[in-house]
Parts: sequence; C-alpha cells; structure tokens
Amino acid sequence: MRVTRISRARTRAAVALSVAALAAGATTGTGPAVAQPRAAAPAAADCSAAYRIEQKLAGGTTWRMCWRYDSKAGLVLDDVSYQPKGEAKPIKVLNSARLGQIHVPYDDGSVEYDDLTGFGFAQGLMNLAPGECPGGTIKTVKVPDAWDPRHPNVKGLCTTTRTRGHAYRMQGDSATKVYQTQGKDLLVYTVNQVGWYEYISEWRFQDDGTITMNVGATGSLSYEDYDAGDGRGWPIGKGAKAYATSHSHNVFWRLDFGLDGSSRTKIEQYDSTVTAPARGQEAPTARTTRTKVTKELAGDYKTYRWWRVVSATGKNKDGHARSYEIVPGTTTRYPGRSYTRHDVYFTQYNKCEQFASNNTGNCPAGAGKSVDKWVNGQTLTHPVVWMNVGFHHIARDEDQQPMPVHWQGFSIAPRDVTAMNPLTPDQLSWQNGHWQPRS
Ligand SMILES: [Cu+2]
Repeated sequence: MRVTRISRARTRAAVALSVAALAAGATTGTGPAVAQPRAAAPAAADCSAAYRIEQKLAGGTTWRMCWRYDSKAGLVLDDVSYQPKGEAKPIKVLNSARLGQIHVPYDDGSVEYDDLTGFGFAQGLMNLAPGECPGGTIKTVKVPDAWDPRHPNVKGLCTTTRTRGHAYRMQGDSATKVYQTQGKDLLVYTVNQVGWYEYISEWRFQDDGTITMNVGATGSLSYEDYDAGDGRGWPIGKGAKAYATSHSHNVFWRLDFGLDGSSRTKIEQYDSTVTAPARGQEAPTARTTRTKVTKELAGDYKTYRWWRVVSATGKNKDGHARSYEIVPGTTTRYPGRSYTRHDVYFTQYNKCEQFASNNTGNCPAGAGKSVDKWVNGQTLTHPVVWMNVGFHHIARDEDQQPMPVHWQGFSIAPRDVTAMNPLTPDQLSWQNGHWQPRS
C-alpha cells in the first residue's frame, strides 16, 4: 500500500515524461479490434453499439450520444441529442463535449499543473467498484497510452439514472388534483486519478433537456504540500505544524454545439439594467438588451448577464428559434494567468485548438498555446464554447481522510427548444401562451 502511494505521489512529475516517450509510437484510436455491426435503428447516434449511450427516461425523454476516450481529454461525448416526448426526431444539441483542461496552481507559486495535457489525467482512469455506479452499467474503456500497455482496459465509465426531486408541481382545479412529477436524469461519469487527487467528471442529462457538467475533486490532499513555511496554508493536523498549501482548481470545458445538426450556431449576450422608479412610477424598472456576438469574445459574468447559443436552422412548434442558455455555476475567477482571466471564451472552431492551456493540438507556430490567444477577432461561423470555472481550495480539517468531494461546474438549459415544458402532462398541453380558462 505504501509503495503504491509513493509511486502515485511521484506520478505528477513522472507522467509528463512517460507520456511523451510513448506518444511517438502510440496509437490514439480507442476502437475495438473487432468491428461492431451498426444497429439498424435510424435514430441512434452514429457509432457502433459498444460506444453508444441511449437512455429513455421515465418522463418520455430520450438522450442519445456516442462516447470515446481521448489520450489527453479522457471521456469525450459526441453527437449528443435530446428527444422529449412529442418530438418525432432527436434534436441534436452538441457535436462534441469534453473537458478542456484542469489547471491547478498552488498559492505559494511553487508549482502549477495542467492535469490534462501534462499529468496523465486520461491515463489515470480508475476501475469503478460496482457500488459506485448504482443501478447502472460500467463500461470497459481502452485507455490510449496506458501506463501499463499490457493492461489498457479499465472498467471506468458509469452510465446510470438518478432522480433529482421535483421537476414541477402545480395545484389543479380541484383540491385533490395535483400535477407533479419527479425528475429523472441520465448520469455519465468517470473517475480519473492525478497525483493524490481523484476527479469525478460527471455529465448529467436531465429529462427536461438541461445538461449539467461537474467535476468533483476527492481522493487525498497532495502529500508533498504540508509545508508550513510558505505562510499561506491552513493547519490541518494537531496544532500548527502541518499546513496544507492552498491552491486553485481551474476547470475548463469545451463544448462544440451542433444545434439541429448545424455547427453554424449564433451567440447572443443578454444584459439587463435596473433603474430606480422615475417620479410618479410605482416601482423600479428593468430593461433587457441583446447583443449579437459575431466575433470571437472573452466574456465575463456579471449580475444580470447571460449568453445563449442559437440554432441557425431549427425552430420549435411555436416558431421560435431553438437555443441553449449557458447557466453559470459558482466560480472564483483566477487572475494569475491570461487564460484564466475570463469566465467564457467563444472561439471560431479550429481543429488544432484542443486545450485551454498548454495546448497540444498541432497549431502553426505563433498561434498561441492557450484559449485567450485564440480570441483574435475572427468572425464566428462555428463557435466553440470554452467555460472556465474556478475553485480556490483552502484545505480544512475535514479534508482528511478521504477528502470530501468538492464540486464545480455549470449547466446548459434549453430555451425554446420545445414549445412547452417537455414534461407537460397531456391534460395541460393546451395551455400554451395566453390560454383562456375552460368553463
Ligand atoms: Cu484541492
């Protein structure tokens, strides 16, 4: 046990070398040696059965996608579509969704990690115990550039469902009639060990069309960082000796939208301003304005600001353009690096732009190694969304042992994808817009 831990603690330093050494002769393909027959179902996502995730939830919503495993990004979800009840066909949402980087700078300036591109996040995929995928299925993942090339297969991908509590509740017209439903979600997750940390990368596909992506950090605080000398840590053992060095986890997600099957999505920013009551007015007023984001943008949250990604082609049955709204999570924006200085980056798609920092994509010389450099005025005809969510981790006594999971992430929520609530019960389906009570 002890030996394992020591070798694990070393991995941060060692992995960069071993991955580089392997990369020369390594294949990045994750496909099985034996080709799988394509399923006949026309609506299924375009991949072989072994790489398909398809889940119909109790509310009648079906999510479909293909998964693969990248040698640096880890789990990649492609061709993600949403089909609520009442929609004849799946509605494509994303071409591709995955992590874009996990950047971990320590407060004392001693170290800074890029876990995806520099420290073997993908190779750290962990076998899941049956109990940590309750009610679900654990799929076997062939890990590219595996540390032990003789054992590349890891039972590491969980797909399962979970209830999330009320999806809605409404009192009907008699005291005994209550419309209520308990929401159901499809969950897809992996656990990746990096050094002493274990990251749970969770994708949650709700029956109401919302997608929530979260990274949870657990495992153990870094064994090397109990150094009281820097004056920045927090004492976590008896008295004031073992100071855990504070640090940040800056997680990036990369989302490539393909709404209604087209990559030519449009970005819009909305801002509202609230004004105190004018003389003679009863109450304050709020005015909301839309700004079309036609060129690459490094965006920052502020109160009353949000963005949406709008379909170029698709409309719902009310004739409104389909879109997905970006719903921020709690974040601590890290000002220490140019690429962590903004909350979201909208960049024009470029195949070589793969990771938000220390990019390993094969961009031409002078292209810049991080996402901030790629915001340089290009017109957005195929936007890629890079979300940066930061968490400043000041350890506490409770972080031992194991460390409780601390989560960070955000959601994308459908806005006008369907004409009504996708979970509307049949008895209420006529109440769209300004409806008249029936007598
Ligand atoms: Cu931490």
